[in-house]
Amino acid sequence: MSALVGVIMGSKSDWATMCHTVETLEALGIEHEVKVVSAHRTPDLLFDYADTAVERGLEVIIAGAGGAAHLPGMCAAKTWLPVLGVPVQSSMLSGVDSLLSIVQMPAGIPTGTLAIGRAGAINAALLAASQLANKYPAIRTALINFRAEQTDRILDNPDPRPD
Ligand code: RP5
Repeated sequence: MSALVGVIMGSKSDWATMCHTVETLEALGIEHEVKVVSAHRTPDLLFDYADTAVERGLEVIIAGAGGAAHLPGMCAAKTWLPVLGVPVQSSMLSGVDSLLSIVQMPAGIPTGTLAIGRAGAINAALLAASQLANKYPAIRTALINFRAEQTDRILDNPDPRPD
């Protein structure tokens, strides 16, 4: 099966965050592809990636970037597919710069915006799964099971003290 979710990031340095997206997609059994695509350093590649996303079979794009994080918004400007943005925690401004760069899109070009860092990276994959779950029963089942197991882990061991 071809990739349903495209995971792009502005730099190899974003991998430490975006690996959590990929791990979560893998845990849910969602076909995906991963690539560095920079809005600033490889703008033509970004345009080509977004232009060909639908014909290549992608249904959701997850874009992680830090600092002047224009990748998710520019990607959303070039495709009607849903684009989920993950603000990577930057060293200078702790990711607040990334968050504001992604979330403050002008009306007309929505870009889903997740939390800064690991939580956002994981939740982007889960949100992509929710978007795909109606159409793909296997993804729906995987998502329901993921959430049930998460709940059970807490209910089965509610004592917060280390074992
Ligand atoms: C952004 O600039 C990338 O998404 C990355 O978070 C940040 C820094 O990139 P590097 O200088 O580490 O390659 O485009």
